[in-house]
Amino acid sequence: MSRRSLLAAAGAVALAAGLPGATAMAAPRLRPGTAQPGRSRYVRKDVSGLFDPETGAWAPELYWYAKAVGWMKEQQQSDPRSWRFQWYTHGRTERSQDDPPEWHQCPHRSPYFLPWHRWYLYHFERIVRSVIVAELGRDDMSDWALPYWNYAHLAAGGAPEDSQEWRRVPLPFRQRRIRSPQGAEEEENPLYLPVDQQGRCLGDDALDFDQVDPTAAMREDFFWPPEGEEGGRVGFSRSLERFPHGLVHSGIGGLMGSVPTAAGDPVFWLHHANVDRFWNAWMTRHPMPSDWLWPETRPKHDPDDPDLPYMLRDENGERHTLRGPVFAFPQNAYVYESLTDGLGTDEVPSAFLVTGIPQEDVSETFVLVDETTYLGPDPLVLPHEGGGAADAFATAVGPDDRVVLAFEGVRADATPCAAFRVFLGDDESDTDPEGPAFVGHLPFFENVGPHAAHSEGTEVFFDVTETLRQLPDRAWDREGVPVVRVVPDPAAEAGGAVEGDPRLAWAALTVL
Ligand SMILES: [Cu+2]
Repeated sequence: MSRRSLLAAAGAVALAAGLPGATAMAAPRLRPGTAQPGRSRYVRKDVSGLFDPETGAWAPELYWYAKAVGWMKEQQQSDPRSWRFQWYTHGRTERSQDDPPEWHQCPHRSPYFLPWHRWYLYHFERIVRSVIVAELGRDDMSDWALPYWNYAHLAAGGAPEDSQEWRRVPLPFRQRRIRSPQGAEEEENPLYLPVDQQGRCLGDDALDFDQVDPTAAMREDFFWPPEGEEGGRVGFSRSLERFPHGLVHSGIGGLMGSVPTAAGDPVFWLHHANVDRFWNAWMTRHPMPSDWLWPETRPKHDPDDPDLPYMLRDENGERHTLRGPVFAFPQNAYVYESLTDGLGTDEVPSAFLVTGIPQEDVSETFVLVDETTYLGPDPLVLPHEGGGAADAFATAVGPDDRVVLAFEGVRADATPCAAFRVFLGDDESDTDPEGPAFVGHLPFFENVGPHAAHSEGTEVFFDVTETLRQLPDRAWDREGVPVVRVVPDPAAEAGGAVEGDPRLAWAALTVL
């Protein structure tokens, strides 16, 4: 059975179980460790089906989402139902002693990334629904659910060029005025953000397919790497968090481009609904760890901060502390319209993320750069700086050796508004992310902004053994150390400048 038909089979089951209108509204029961949220009257729909580019009409789901966001933006930030309270629960640029204990929680680069965001979206969705029904008086919208942005959708035939529309920020988030379900222009649109650093970098452009492609994460076999095992695959959660989760954040840029500001963009919630959907789809085929518990205290930003658990507020202002089993999900809370569409391709890149370099296994390290190096509009070509014996590298393509390409100190002062793709080999004409020389992207999401500028930056490790084996002879003679290229996307190259001073501090190829 091919992977695609396997996914289709899993999705058929999910859809049959997920038909709307099946159950009554009740507080969700918790059922630990199950992949499917079961039945629900709340169906999270693909946003591409909720507006009509021809007539300009928005479906009621989007229309009332916009109205609710407008209402929430008018509330005091101390009100849990306000836009700012919800945004700052994820993160905020400034921090103060008087901030509610719910603010600044977002667990990135952590095993709680997916489950925390699931509960965060769940409570946000309840709040928006309650605002629509109770504050805006729409009893007929009592089944409202958060739409998802299905950016990795591929049209029949599978050519990414035919699906560009799905990779643009959905049209209703780019229009200055609300459109009614009849297509009439109304008041200013609370979903709209301008094209700048406080809005979105992306504008009307489409992301490239490799920026949204979940394939690499979806083919991971386990959720989280086993403890104490350095150098293995990173697993589903960490892989998905980097690519495409973080890439979509930085690809949109502006508010979405850094952790403290991301949830201020109304499209944030549709992006995370899609990330959550990827997780549900992955869980139809993989078990979850069964014995994880929420920690008593979440990570602190400052050693003087009080001990606080993860906690969220609901539509009644009631506080919910996340405790007990981590993978006990809200049941009957929502289902996705599809668990098969836009989940990746059969084209799996040959490089994959690993957790680090197991020092005891290192046979040789070839340093490519060991000083802060800025990434500009031109490709950065990293030749070997000498040190290790280059002929030792030839063993790397032998059957028993592995090669890890590592970057450290990756960071920027602001969202670069550009993607940086990593390639192997000195064929500079090969900048095709579908081609054999492609390794992956440098991440710029959790490592941008003033805070990141004073940190060590991010490290990222790619196992490139297979990429090297498949590299064409003209790109690498199989003797010397191969060239590593960091290539900004063509738009940045054409613009002649890159914002935010993206940089890296160290890069090396290590033979294990
Ligand atoms: Cu995010």
